Amino acid sequence: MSGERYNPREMEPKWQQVWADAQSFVSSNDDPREPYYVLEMFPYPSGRIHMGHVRNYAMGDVVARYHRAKGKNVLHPMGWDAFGLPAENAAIERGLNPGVWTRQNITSMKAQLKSMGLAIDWTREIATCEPEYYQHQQSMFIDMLAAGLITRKKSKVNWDPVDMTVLANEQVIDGKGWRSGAVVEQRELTQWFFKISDFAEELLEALDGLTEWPEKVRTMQRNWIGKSEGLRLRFELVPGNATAARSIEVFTTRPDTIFGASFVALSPDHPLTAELAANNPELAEFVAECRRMGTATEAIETAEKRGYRTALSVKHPAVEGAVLPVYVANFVLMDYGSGAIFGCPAHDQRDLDFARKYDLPVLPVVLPQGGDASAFSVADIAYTDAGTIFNSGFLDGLSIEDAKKAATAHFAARQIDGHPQGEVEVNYRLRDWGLSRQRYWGAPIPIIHCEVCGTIPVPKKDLPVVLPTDVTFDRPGNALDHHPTWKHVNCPQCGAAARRETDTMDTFVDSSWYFARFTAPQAETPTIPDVVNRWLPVDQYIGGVEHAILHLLYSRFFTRAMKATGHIGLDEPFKGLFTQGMVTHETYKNADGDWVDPSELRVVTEDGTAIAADDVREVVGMKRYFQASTGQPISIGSVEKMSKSKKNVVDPDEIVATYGADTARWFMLSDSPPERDVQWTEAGVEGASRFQQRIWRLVSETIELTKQSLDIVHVSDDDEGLALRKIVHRAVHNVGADIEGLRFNRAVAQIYELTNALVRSAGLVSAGPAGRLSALQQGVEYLIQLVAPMMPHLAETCWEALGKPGLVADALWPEVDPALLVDDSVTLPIQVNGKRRGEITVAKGMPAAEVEKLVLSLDEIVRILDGKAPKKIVIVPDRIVNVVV
Ligand code: ANZ
Ligand code: ZN
Repeated sequence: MSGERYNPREMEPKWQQVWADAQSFVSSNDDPREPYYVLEMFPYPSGRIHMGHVRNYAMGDVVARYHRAKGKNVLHPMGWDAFGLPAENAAIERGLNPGVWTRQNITSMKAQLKSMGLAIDWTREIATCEPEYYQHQQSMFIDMLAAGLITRKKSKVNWDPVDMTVLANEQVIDGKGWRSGAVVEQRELTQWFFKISDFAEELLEALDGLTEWPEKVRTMQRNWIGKSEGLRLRFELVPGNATAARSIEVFTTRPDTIFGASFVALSPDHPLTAELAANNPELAEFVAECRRMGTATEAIETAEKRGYRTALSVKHPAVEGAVLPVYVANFVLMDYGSGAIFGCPAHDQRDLDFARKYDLPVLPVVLPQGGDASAFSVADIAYTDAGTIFNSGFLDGLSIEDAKKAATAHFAARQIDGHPQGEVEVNYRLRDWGLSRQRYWGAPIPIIHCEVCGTIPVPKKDLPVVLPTDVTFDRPGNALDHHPTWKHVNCPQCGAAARRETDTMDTFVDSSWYFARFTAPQAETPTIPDVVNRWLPVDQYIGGVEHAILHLLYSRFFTRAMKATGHIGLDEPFKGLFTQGMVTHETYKNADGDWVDPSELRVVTEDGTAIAADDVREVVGMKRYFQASTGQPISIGSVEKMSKSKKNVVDPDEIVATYGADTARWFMLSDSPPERDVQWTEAGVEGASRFQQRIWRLVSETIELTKQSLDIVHVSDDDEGLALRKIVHRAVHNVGADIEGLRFNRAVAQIYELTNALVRSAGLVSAGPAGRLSALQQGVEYLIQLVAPMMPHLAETCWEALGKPGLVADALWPEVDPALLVDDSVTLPIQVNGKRRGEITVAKGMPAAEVEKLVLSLDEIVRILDGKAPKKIVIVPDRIVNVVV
């Protein structure tokens, strides 16, 4: 066997079958060992896995296999985030039922994942599109509704007129639908909402406890929740205004700038605006224009600031006798604060743009450190930094913070209309989570609308509300709504003819609790509290940073809502979170600027000789690139995230077929820190593949050496053997620590080093005493165990060849002998006349005389001494060497 190459194509399916037959990765809820739950964000069944999945699952798999080896009861499940728009689009484009399309995709992706050799408990597989899953979501919806965690209200939504659906703000890009590209409109719809905003403070505060989350993600969540502490301030309307209202309330976080106020602005959706627009067509037209802008924050922030001057004026709250004009402005949102603001152009950019456009005063009231009060002015850039308040009456001379306090106290003590003029107020950017989608392919919302009784939850005994399969997609809009019979039901309360809710749930609901369902995927209730509380929180959650905000925030909310309804006993679902980087690849373009597939690339040297793809990097000098089919020259573009549109995708199936899954896994883990992007290169994969063969040769050689020396009984190590054992134990220790710290690339580097050391010592074995062989045998065995989480098929093959019993997948992680970790060498700095000139590594405790001899033989010191003897050498053992010349 020793001369044979390792053949992954043959061995990988073999071991996958062995693991499956042995149920190696099935975890029991009754296992008494310490539980460990590792989870990768479950995939959307688009049809094919991509390299990003390979990277994500390879990481999770290393963690899962490592913790199994550490003797824990590991839960490592997999499922499918199976509802969502693409299935409906496939239905429209290809005439396939969304369910059929989705389940086909699941079948093929599952086969792909299996070919990766992942240590997954497939008995727990769930797909969110199956009634066995979503019936529990419907039942929890009913519980949450009863518990006051869900509400129904009118709200303005982004409406995509082509896809005929409501879009989340994130799905509106530059005012257009993310998929259809149609200009988004605004509509008012009655929708279901999770009252996540009631949890804003709690979700914010609990972030501090998530110490195993990336700081970046916690910051993104903090910003998304967006807590603002400020003042609700009343501006009294000047008498004689054409309205019954007496005052306008604004929300401000900068009451310190009140003396710089030059206008008040209402949201186009403010009730007072509506009142005024009722008999002012010009204003009504302005409001209509604003509505066409969409609700997306981005659209509002980037749009030109525009306003409409109403006939109203208000009294300046701090300057006796002064009045301010009242506008309706397109950048004031109704659903934040009070839907009205005061503008201070000198210190807020939006207000400044607005003031310049409408010729309003710009009065600075914050003077930068060291600024000249008589000369300071603001031109096109608002001054938003620290400074001292000036031009501001009783606030003059205060810092911003002190002025905020003073202004707050001042307005709190005054009354308007029987109310305090100012009241402290905290606002959050976080909005309630609208869960209604006007779509077929989602979990039906279990509600029945009765004209007599109102909105009635479907009785639990009637769950699940199952999606009908006989639907058509021949017209735009919600296929569920078009179904001839599905929505017609009798009211569960009065029996009269009633109508089912035809909206379905946002797919973010599906993914907000799947991690809990995995703990008891066949249970007749959504969870089994004892079981879910034992497994959760997920010890290590791994996924893309694109889910840093919504998915994680919704899951954190949903867990709390499940707790409030008795389905779970904890608040935070994910203890450790890791966000991995993307997989990138070079891009290629032809002369027309079209993207070119890498397989189309032909490379030649300057003199026209063709270069094989594998050798491209080794060939030095000028190279030219051509497109095979057209002969056109090709230019190498930037390195980008793999995407179909840029044609720089590498298909995992092809890689597995050519090199095997282990090679792909190894490369994905080895090349970059896991949180950074990794660039897929042919050379890198080749390197990984060569390393696999190298390990296999080392194992074969060790087996040969063992055969040759069967008659030698074990004797103790010589220095060489002991040194090797130290290297091996250090590597076991370090690889374990690196996997625990998710530093996979460093674990890989350790394994490379260990392999080098073992290959070197294999060469020395035959020449030395038997202790060396035994150290080598143990080292190789341990190496295989270290490799096993990353290249599990290769490891099983080696394990079997070495004659080890059982599966390496079941073997316990090698015990590190602490005595072998003690480093018995020290590095001493060498100073010459007080200046550091080098260092020397010696055995710990080496006597000064011996150190001196070594120091004096160093090239650098010989050069400095230039033939002369040193005046003095002072050696502090194990610390430092001082040479005086
Ligand atoms: C006066 C002022 C002066 C403001 C100044 C800022 C700077 P955050 O921190 O995000 O909470 N604002 C209040 N309600 C608004 C609404 N519904 N739509 C648009 N803008 C609104 O922002 C609070 C600030 O945003 C408030 O403080 C208010 O403008 C504005 F030099 O009041 B400020
Ligand atoms: Zn009824």
